[in-house]
Amino acid sequence: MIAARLGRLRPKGFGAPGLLLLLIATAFQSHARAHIGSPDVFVESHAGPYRLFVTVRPPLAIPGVADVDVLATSDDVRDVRIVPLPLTGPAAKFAPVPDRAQQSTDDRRLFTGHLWLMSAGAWQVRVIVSGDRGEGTLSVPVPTLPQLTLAMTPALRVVLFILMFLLAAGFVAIVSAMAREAPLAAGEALDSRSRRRGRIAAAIATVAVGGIIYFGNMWWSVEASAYDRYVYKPLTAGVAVSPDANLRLTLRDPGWIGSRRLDDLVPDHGHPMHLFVVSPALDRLWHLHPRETTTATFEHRLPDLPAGRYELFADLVHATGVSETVVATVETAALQGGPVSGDDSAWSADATPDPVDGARIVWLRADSALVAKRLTLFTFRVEDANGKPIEDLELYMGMPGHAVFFRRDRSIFAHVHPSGSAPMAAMNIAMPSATQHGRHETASPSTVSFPYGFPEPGEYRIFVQVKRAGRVITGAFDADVR
Ligand SMILES: [Cu+2]
Repeated sequence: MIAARLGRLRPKGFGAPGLLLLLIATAFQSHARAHIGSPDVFVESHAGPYRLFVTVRPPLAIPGVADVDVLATSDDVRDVRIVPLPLTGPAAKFAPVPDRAQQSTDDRRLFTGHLWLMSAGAWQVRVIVSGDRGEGTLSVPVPTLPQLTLAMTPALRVVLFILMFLLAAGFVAIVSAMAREAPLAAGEALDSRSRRRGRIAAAIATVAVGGIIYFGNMWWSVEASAYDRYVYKPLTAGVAVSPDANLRLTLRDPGWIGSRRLDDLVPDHGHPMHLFVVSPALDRLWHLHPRETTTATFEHRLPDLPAGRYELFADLVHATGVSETVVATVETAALQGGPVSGDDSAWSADATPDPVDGARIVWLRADSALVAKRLTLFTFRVEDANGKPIEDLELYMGMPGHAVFFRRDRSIFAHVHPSGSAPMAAMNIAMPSATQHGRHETASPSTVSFPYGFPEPGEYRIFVQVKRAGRVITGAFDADVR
């Protein structure tokens, strides 16, 4: 997995230069993608009457093969077919013939399949389920962001080089032998003239072979560098914080595929940007919603912030359905911003449980150890100060809850909802007629659950946010993943 890479120091600021003495805001540019280091898509939703958990693992290089797991929650699913198609455009309307997913022999509710994804950008995997209760369809948005150029293994390099050498030497030997001996009659001995003819032919053949190899290598390099441009290059952000606590994020496109634009950002559960600000120790968290003041420029008045270094993770969704997370770092003096308001929320390690009435979130953790790359349902219960389940949870930005998974080193970040890790805005593009994305089925009204799988082993911190009585409650949970 590619670690979030902090780029070069880029001091920025706005306001009078004198004010900058009061505060130095520096921004590091960084590397990002849809979530960070967590490309797999987990979705819990319905295909007609069937409730499904769908996992799509997109390939690292495109074109490439995506692995698809469909787990039904009932035993009456007989057949699952899957097909990839672009998320938008005319090709999204005409699906090719779907492939049949293989039913697992160990677990009859699990179906797996493999699909070719042919280009970078916004795709969807359509899942067609049939069973005792009829047929149903579910579309899962899958952004394909080529992460790398696949390199040749050293062993393959050696083998191919030897084969190339043998082929070239063989060609030269054959041409030389032809020139030397073909004109001779049967039984005639070689003379110095025919030997010279052979040597001249060998020299010409060597030059020709050398030329073919040289131009072939050139052609290969051009192809490889063309693909390099195709490898995903995340948006970067310039960050500036003014002394009156105004945060300004300026997005920049380092150039990637032509269909990525900066003027096509769409709201995802009501906001064009979901910004998570954390301290490096993950003992402070702010979930903020900057507004887009001009194209690709976002501003927000920060809440009170102690001096220090903070990391910013900003979730965006394009009209194409591709989602990206932009990462930046800011170092600031203490800020007097004011209280959080609206959909914003703040959490600090020394302020749990809820300061008003003692409500808190409890992780209903299974006994089994957490394992990387496995779909896991993370279920949390909200309790009052006496440990009694709280049943009057409200929707927080249209969602029963929001969860953010951070690896402790912040190289992995994922923003997940009860419906999964695909952004709501992309789900709505994939299934415009479906209205049940916010709906989820849990054991009781006091619980909220999130389907997700850790991409890598490591130490993680999970933040869970729910809303009740107009207030956001945040819980933080540590997870050790093998
Ligand atoms: Cu959310």
